[in-house]
Amino acid sequence: MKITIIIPTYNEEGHIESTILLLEDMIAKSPKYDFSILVFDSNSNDRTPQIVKDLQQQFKNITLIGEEQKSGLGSAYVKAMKYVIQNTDADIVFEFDADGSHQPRYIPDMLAAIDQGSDVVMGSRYVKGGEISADWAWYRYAISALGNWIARFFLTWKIKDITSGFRATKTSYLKKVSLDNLLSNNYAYKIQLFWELLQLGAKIQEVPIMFIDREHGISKFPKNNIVDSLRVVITLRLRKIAKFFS
Ligand SMILES: Nc1nc2c(ncn2[C@@H]2O[C@H](COP(=O)(O)OP(=O)(O)OP(=O)(O)O)[C@@H](O)[C@H]2O)c(=O)[nH]1
Ligand SMILES: [Mg+2]
Repeated sequence: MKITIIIPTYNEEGHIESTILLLEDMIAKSPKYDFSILVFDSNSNDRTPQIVKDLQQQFKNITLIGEEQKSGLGSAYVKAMKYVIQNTDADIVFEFDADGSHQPRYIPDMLAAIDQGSDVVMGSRYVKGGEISADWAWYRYAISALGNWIARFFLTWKIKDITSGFRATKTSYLKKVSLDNLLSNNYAYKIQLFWELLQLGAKIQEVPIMFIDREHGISKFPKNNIVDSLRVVITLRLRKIAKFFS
């Protein structure tokens, strides 16, 4: 099975090296799978691209691509997914943040769930066994928990952590999603992608993870994220209602 781990980066010089080294360590211990790492950089103005280039000398499974102008987290992930679909024969893609919040040690558990028949596996903070490190600022926790509750209220109670950013998806399902027409270029793309996959009948499973707060760098969490996410979940629900009556 071929797996591409997508890492979007914007000014992650404080994390990118340790993130990639931890991933390579996990990869070395998982010979059953054929892993590659795709870093998608939005023209960072720190040393992030140079650090990745240096690591490419040591590890041959790293590709670095990017864009001239920062276009948002969702847009970066979608551009990277389209690259994977068009240029590789990967069976699975992972969405994996650069900032240390997602831990590579959960990847084998998530792949085991795929082996057992799931099409999409979400690293979940809110299922039994999942957790968030205690140092996450209370307001970030409150925003995350409330945002997740609202998304579940409008979309489905079946999944506990709809807004998780740590996810493995079969490319056979990703190819069926209209990636060019997502409603948001930012965080809310996660909610819509989840929803589109659910509508396609994908088997979605949650695997418990511990989410760790970033240690370095500045959050790129946009101020308008809450309004943008609300717009997306309401639009998706209204579309579903309209489809029911048409
Ligand atoms: N390529 C690219 N990567 C981005 C962009 N925005 C965010 N990222 C990356 O996406 C990942 C998640 O962004 P974060 O800023 O950590 O967002 P978050 O996890 O919600 O917020 P904090 O961890 O609290 O900062 C990180 O690896 C970022 O570097 C972007 O516009 N382009
Ligand atoms: Mg983060």
